[in-house]
Amino acid sequence: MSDRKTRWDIFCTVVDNYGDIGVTWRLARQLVAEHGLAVRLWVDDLRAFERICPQIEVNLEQQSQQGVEVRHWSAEWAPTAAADVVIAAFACQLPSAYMDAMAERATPPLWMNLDYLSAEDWVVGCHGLPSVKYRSVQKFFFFPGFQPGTGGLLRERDLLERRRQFQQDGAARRQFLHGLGVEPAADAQLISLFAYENAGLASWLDVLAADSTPTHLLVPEGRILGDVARWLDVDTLEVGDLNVRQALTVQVLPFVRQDQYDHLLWCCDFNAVRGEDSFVRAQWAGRPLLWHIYQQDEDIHLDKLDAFLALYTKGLAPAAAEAMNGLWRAWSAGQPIGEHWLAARKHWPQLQENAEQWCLEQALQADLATALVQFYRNWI
Ligand code: TRH
Repeated sequence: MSDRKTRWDIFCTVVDNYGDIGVTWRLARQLVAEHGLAVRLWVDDLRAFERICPQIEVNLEQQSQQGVEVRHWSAEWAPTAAADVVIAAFACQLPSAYMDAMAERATPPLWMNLDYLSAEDWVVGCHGLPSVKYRSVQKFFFFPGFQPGTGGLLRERDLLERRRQFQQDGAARRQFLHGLGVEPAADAQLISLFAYENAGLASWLDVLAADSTPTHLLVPEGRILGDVARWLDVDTLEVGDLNVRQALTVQVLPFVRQDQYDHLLWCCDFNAVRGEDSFVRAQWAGRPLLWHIYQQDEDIHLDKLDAFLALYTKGLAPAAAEAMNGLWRAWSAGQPIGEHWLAARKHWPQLQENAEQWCLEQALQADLATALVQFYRNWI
């Protein structure tokens, strides 16, 4: 059977923020662009979608964006034929009429749950296993991951080559930053800051301000701005605001398109990221990073954090690994990180090398979209 004729439906409920739509939109585009598939992306919240893709018309029930058929998944479900492959992102519940449409097909579709990303060992054992059944239709678990035996990570075919070219091209970098109104001093280190509210921020900014190296901190508008404003001792922060405190320049950026955000990550010497998708993109940037993990009930996110750290720091000397562990754990616990930052800075060349090495190592695995297509091929 030719993949070209295969129809895929991806369902996304936006739980909060931008990760759910961020991941599914990236996947949908890649399935179309690199695998020639017909993809419908069903999204319940087009306003969240519009933030990462401003071309989205929020009032349309149906529209085409970059070859993907975007459908508004409204509360009132209009009957539609089920696709050959159905992906429920992050365990979202499909409309019951659609489930019946799946069961009534002459040949049942491949039905998968695209799960959250985790570096924990159990993921390898669970990836690809059958889950529940609805009438004749079997659902399967599909787990992204960092280890062989998982579904891998989303990575466009030419991503690392584009990244390499951009990072070697000083003019392209300057031009991109200029487009955002960013004109860093020649000797300044550039840091991007995308995070949830974090009580540990002030201690980091204290240390950056007192440092002998100038820092230009770029903060896309979002949840951390309140903490930044408090530290700066200003009432509000708006896009474009620029505040200088000793060696630290803090600039608020607009929330940019998803592909532009990659460029921002590629420009920076260090990226603070959060959630799932920005976390992966910062790894592909090949630069040291700091992850603000999404908080889950009963602190289960801490197991995820440690599982990732164990993999990510395995190539580091013990002192550098310890510094990274301390920095990441403190940040995700909302504790002061100033001292941890200084400890990590002592190992900078090693952390830079490890970031690039990790990226190249991860790129040896099949990317997630290819792994999904392969899973389907093996299944038919
Ligand atoms: O926004 P997030 O915190 O999203 C999620 C959701 O909360 C989700 O429910 C949760 O389960 C998950 O985290 C773990 O973080 P994330 O995943 O990094 O998504 C942000 C998206 O926004 C990502 O696709 C990058 C994009 N983005 C832009 O397009 N432009 C920007 O300027 C920035 C800062 C981000």
